[in-house]
Parts: sequence; C-alpha cells; structure tokens
Amino acid sequence: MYVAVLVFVRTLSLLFLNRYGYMKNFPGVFRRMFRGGLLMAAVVATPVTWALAQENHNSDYLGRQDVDAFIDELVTEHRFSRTELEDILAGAERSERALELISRPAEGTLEWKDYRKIFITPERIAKGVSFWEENAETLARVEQELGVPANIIVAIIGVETYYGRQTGGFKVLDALTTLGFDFPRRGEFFRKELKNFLLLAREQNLDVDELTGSYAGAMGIPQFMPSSYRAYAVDYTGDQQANIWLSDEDAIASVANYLQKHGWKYGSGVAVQAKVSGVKHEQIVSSGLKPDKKLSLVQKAGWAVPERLPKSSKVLAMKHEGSAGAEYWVGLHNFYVITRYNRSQMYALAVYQLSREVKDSYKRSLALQKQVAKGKQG
Ligand SMILES: [Ca+2]
Repeated sequence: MYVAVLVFVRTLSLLFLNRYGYMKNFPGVFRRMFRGGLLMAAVVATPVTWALAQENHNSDYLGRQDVDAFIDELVTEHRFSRTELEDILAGAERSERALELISRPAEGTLEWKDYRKIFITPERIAKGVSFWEENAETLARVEQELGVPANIIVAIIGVETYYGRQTGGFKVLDALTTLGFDFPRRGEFFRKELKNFLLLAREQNLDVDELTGSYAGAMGIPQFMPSSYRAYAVDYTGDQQANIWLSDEDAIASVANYLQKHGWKYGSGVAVQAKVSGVKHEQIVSSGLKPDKKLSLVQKAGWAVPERLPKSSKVLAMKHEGSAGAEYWVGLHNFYVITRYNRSQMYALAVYQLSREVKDSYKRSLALQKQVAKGKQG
C-alpha cells in the first residue's frame, strides 16, 4: 500500500510538472533536483526497471518510433551515448505554444509602414545608443578586426532581441523537439536543428536544460539557430565558450562574424532611397533579395538614385508601402548580406534604417559628452 501510494503521488507529480509546466519558472537545476528527489523516492520503493519504464511512459517523446530512429542516427553518426540522449529527450516537453506560433503568419502580412513602426522607435534608438556606449570598446575592436560596422551589429541585435531584452522564453530543447517531431511540414528542418543543438551543447559544454530561445529555436542575444551557432558563433571573451545567451561581447563578435562570412563589404553602402518618374519604373520592381539588375538599367527605367554608386553596380529595385505612400529603394550587395540573417526585404530595410538612426544619435551623444567635459574643464 505504501508503495502504491508513493508511486501514485510520484506519477501524478511528474504528470503535473510535464503537462502543466508549473515549475517552468524555476531554474532547471532546481527542477531537476525536485524531479530527481521524486525519482529517488520511487526507486527506493520500487524495482529500478519499473521506475524507468514509468519515466519513459511520462515522456512526451521517448518511446516514439521516429524519436528512436533519431536517437539511433545520433548514436551511430556522432557517437552519442544512448542513455544520455534518452535522458535528455525524456525531459523534452511538447510545446503547444510553439506549434501555435509557427502556424501563424507573421511579418508576411504587414506592410512596410506598420513593420517599420515596430522597429524604428525613439526607445529602440535610445536603447541602441546605450548598448553601443556599454560595449563601445568591443564594438570598435570587432569593427576593426572583422570589417563590419558597429552600427550594423547594434541594429541587428536591436531588431532581433531589443538588445538582448527579448530573447524568447522557450526551452530550445522543447521547441526544437516539438517542431521536429510534431510539425511535419518542416519536421526535417527542425530535426536537423535539434541535432545541431545537441551537438553544440556537447561541444560547448552547455546544459541543454538551461538554453532558451524563440519558439522556433533561435537562441540568445543574436537569435542564432543551432546550425548557425555551430558555423558562426565565436568566443570573444577568451573562456573557450561562445556564450551568446549572456555575453554581449560573444554576441557582438558572432553577429559580425556571421556577416563577414556572408561577404560584408566594408565601406560599401547598404541601400538608397530613390525617386521615380516616367511610366516604366514599376516594371523592374523585384520581390527577391539578390541585387539582380544593373544600376544603368534601373536608372533608364526612371529611378533617380541620389548617391554616386559604381556604374557596374547591381542593385535590387524595391517598392514598399510607407506611411506617406509608396517608397522606392535600391538595395546593394550589403543589403543582400543582411538578408542572409533573415530572408526578408523589410527586415534588412529595418536593420539599415535603425543602424542609421542609432549612429546619428550615438554621434550626437558623444559630441554632447565632449561639450560637457569641456565645460567642466573651463
Ligand atoms: Ca565567451
């Protein structure tokens, strides 16, 4: 009877924790201690095999055929220990919220005038200046070493996570497992990211239970997917760990490295707003991302570009609905590089405009500080 009651209580508690996530706000280590305590009690009272079978039974994913196949693959291809993987995946919880969010169309439905309003705000510009001031030395060094301008790095982090304030409250393990196994349309993609996630946790000695991200598994201050993390995240603090969750320095260097590896050209422009005339200018508007037309051709179609660009430049002719009517922009090579971070014209345009605003504001702030310092001296 004692055993039966204990087992009942334990099963109930685990169900409670797994299904309703009441302990989600507790740090993983406490959660594990609590679960561990319950498990210990059960192990003491019941045969070990039975307790483990129950643990599997309560898992959202362990014991499923597709999950088994995934584990087999990782064991064979990457020499993971099967028990270790089973242990990790036993803790993965199905996230209904992630499934809900991924099925919802987001920025595709917004027009530029509304999209812009989200990102180009006085608050986001001011907080960008603060972020720059707090990380001025790192940003200057990274700009010099990797050839990516500080204001572009700041703007990407500003658009992605409001300078690290909104990094997403999902456990990456839960999000990727859920989308990998319960979202068939893109299951293959997310299973690949889950694999990369397990690999990066092992390589970087990070705890899978601690790592958080967006509902789609984009992680930390710069919102890197696990495969991008493994390819582009760098350690800039010298502790051998690219900690893009907590370290601004690592995040800054990782963003710069990402853009540099995708071909950022230092000193070249990003985008220029154009004025159009005539009857042919609409014909060359592109919804793609790659600069695909010769500048001369675009000019012939009635686009006046108020900046001197190399004649051989290839540009992307864009049209977006602004708050004062249609806006025409030409995107250059670096514009395309920004879209490697997020494949959207409006995303790159928002990053570019925020980068300009933050830079202007930062310069003004520096000038003001100099003036104040001078005043104090005099
Ligand atoms: Ca580091």
